Amino acid sequence: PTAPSPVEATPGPFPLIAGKTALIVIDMQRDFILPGGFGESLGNDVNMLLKVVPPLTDLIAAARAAGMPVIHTREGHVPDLSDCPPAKLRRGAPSKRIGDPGEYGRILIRGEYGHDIIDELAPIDGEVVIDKPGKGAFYATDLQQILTEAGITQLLVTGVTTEVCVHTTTREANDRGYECLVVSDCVGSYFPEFQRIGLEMISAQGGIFGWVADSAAVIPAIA
Ligand code: C5J
Repeated sequence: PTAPSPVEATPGPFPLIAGKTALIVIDMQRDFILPGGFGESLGNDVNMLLKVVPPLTDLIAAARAAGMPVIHTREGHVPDLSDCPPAKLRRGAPSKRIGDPGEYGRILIRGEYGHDIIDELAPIDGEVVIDKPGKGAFYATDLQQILTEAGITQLLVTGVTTEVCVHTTTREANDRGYECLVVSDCVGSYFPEFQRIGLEMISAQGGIFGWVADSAAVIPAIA
């Protein structure tokens, strides 16, 4: 194993270790991000998420160039909704529930256009795509096994939304012993105050469940 390349981060240097680090890209799906999609139909401003795309494109390119595994996730359910807890199904605006018809197909259903990852960040051959029914990427998925088999101990966490799926996944990863750096300009929230506080919550108290740094600090450490 290579010596860590420390990334200047909050609350202190993050040990990025070549060969033991993976980039996780959470739920960069059309239904959350594109104008006209599920997220916007709930009254959200998708520009808050779209601005993540350029820095995340650069970070993914750097990871690929360095041979770092890039793992994508998608939140969604099987068409008969048998993997969707009734409590999750009941929530949301009455006409905008999981499985209902949306602008880009049935909302958050696997195989529908809106459920898939935006074209700009499409996975390439050989990259793992984790389909998850929950907010966290570890719950009811093979993610932990995949990371263990690949010898991964350090995670760079990106994607949307900061306070929901990024937080849940980072907390799950932290409890499983992974060291997580959340890349601040590569995660997005529809709510500016949740973005700010969501990032602060991760690194507070000496890095209670992770580190935070922007892509300008992370990319040179990957190369
Ligand atoms: C949400 C997510 N916000 N990917 N999903 O429902 O964060």
